Amino acid sequence: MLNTAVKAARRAAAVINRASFDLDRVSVTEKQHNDFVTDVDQAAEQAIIEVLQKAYPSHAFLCEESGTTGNVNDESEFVWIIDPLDGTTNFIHGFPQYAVSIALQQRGVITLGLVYDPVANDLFTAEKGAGAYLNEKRIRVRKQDRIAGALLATGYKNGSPKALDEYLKMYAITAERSHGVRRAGSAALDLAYVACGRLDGYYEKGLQPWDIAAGSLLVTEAGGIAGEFNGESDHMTSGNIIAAGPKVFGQLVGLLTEFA
Ligand code: LIP
Repeated sequence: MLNTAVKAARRAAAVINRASFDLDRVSVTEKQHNDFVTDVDQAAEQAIIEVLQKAYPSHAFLCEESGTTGNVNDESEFVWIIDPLDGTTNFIHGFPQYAVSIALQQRGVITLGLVYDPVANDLFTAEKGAGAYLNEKRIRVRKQDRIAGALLATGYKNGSPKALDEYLKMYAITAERSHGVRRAGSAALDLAYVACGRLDGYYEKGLQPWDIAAGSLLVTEAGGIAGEFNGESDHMTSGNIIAAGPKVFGQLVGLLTEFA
């Protein structure tokens, strides 16, 4: 299944890379304020579904653009959770920080995760109980004991004035206590970077299952923790996530639990 998912991701990447050479021809639609979809997101998603559906006709799908196909719930045997182009706003502007994210959920548990950066040709993969890999090399979260020495990341989905106020408060609390907080615009890549130690921690609120499903498994299979702002493990349901190595995770929960 991992090989088939990789094949699907590479198909989507071919669509994305081809379009990235001529961004003026990309048709952009605003789903809601500052939340965009392009014909490239849709074509990449169709390319992924085509490969997976051909190999597994009975499987179900939960996708950012085309929604659900088949029976999608915690009893479902196989559900593919797909974000064909995570970081769409970056893609539209030619800012090279976006990725294909594919996860497999079996009876409510994420068992396979893949994040593919088509610009850097970085393939992050993980299978439950079998570790996490970058371009087939085993990866681990960075050993970082103190948030004071950590490089963090976050994100913000344009929302209400209350959401912005909250985001700015969290940013201030974390920025002044760490080496810095990056906001690069792709949750899937932020989580993959935590898994391989390029970042020591990441937090964001208001995300969708397809933004974080694959990345969360990468982090946990790399020895990190992914959870809710209160430390519980229902981040996939709430869409609020903290992900980091064990020590920094605990410290971030301490700082951010009031925003849960
Ligand atoms: C994006 C996330 C990012 C978040 C953006 C957006 P999309 O996903 O990856 O972390 O800050 O608001 O949700 O919409 O590009 O798939």
